[in-house]
Amino acid sequence: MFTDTISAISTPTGEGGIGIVRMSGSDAVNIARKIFQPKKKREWAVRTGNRLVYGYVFDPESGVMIDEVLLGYMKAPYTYTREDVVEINCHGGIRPLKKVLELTLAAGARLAEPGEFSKRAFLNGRLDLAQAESIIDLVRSRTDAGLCLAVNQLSGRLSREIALLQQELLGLLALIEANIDFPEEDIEKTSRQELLASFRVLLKKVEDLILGAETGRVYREGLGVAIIGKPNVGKSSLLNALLREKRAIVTDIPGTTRDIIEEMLNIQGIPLKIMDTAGLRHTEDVVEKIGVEQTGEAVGRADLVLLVLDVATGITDEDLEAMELIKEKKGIILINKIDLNGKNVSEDKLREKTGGKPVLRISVKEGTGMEDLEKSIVEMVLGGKVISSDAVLVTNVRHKQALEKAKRFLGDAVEGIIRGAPVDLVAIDLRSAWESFGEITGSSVTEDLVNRIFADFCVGK
Ligand SMILES: Nc1nc2c(ncn2[C@@H]2O[C@H](COP(=O)(O)OP(=O)(O)OP(=O)(O)O)[C@@H](O)[C@H]2O)c(=O)[nH]1
Ligand SMILES: [Mg+2]
Repeated sequence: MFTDTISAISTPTGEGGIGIVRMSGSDAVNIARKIFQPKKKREWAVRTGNRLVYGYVFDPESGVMIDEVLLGYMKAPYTYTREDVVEINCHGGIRPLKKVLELTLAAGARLAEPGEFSKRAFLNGRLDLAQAESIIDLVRSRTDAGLCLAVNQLSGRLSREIALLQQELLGLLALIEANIDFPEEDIEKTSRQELLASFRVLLKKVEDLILGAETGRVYREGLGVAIIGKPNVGKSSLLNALLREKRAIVTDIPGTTRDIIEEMLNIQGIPLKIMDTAGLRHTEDVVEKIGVEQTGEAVGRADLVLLVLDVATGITDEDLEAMELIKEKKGIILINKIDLNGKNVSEDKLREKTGGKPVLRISVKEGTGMEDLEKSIVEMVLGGKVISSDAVLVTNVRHKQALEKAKRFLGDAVEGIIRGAPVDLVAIDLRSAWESFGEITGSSVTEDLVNRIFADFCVGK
């Protein structure tokens, strides 16, 4: 399918134990031969199969030795790309790797584009699109749960699920074709009822997959959590407590935090992108004002907002404004500093004022209520659901959109049957649904989309 041989550094740049230059294509071995000298000559009979050969890379022009390496040769079609693959395991450093890469290019390889190895794997039928996409998720996963979902998808779980749905659709289409060919009245009638029932079953399956997608997205991308509140209520203290490190500056001076501080945190396997923000108040201080504006933006970006209040001050106008700001958001209200003798703050009133958001009493200083807070966060995200390792969860926005499209077409098909539309029209909706499923696995996608997806990968993957 491809005539050229590609080459790239497949390990991250920097210092490491080893670094790998990878080539894929029919010329990979010939190129390797030009720049590689095995320690034992007879071991270089690499054409015979998968081998790891010890030796040296040298510059063929000057004869200068570049690095001591292990050269791995994997023979098509049993490779990642289904082409011949050569991996040169060099010492992990920027210079040796760059030099070896340059030598492969000078010897006839072409520099690989981002994701080109995986793209070849896809185009050569080694992986479908959903599997290829799971590779990015796997590389970027931040929690065990995220990793588990990515590996599931890589192994083809989602793809099989989609293939089953497509098969069911094909079965229904066959039934309809039969109907069109033998349009006797009574067959028509019973079949319509059967069709309707089958469509609804299918529709339900698609809806369930879409429902799981929100949870899937959180596991993949992390949940954006903004800590907000007026100055000095203990927002930065809370961030530090959740992170279990002194990340943000804490002082008793109101207006300490002025920039957004963003950190990753893992709560019961859920990755959180947690943001500490500048305290909300009206101020003439130019720097602080910008900070307050950024807090508003952070609230916009957040999936969940933690609004911190202070028993020592009680509820003030600033607090009421903050509640207004998060009216439309998922949130948890935290009454902090309960170790102090504070004002009487009624939880019921707060719930009422915030549209029923959960209210917790905590003391960041003494660590009171922190476990309940973590529990509440998990509860808000998953609604009490815990993912099991065999769950098929859609984690990818693109997949979710394709499912929503399929859902619309199936909905139209259901409507069509109910309205008594001719079955051959209904069949068109089913075919469209089938194609929407195909967008997930890549059986019906445009070249443009494929290019865009793989451009997201890193070079060498
Ligand atoms: N007694 C008591 N003091 C607390 C508690 N949590 C935070 N504080 C104190 O409250 C003060 C302000 O804490 P910060 O975490 O800096 O508050 P902040 O909301 O980030 O303040 P700004 O960044 O200025 O908006 C510090 O002196 C903290 O030690 C608590 O639970 N109890
Ligand atoms: Mg602060």
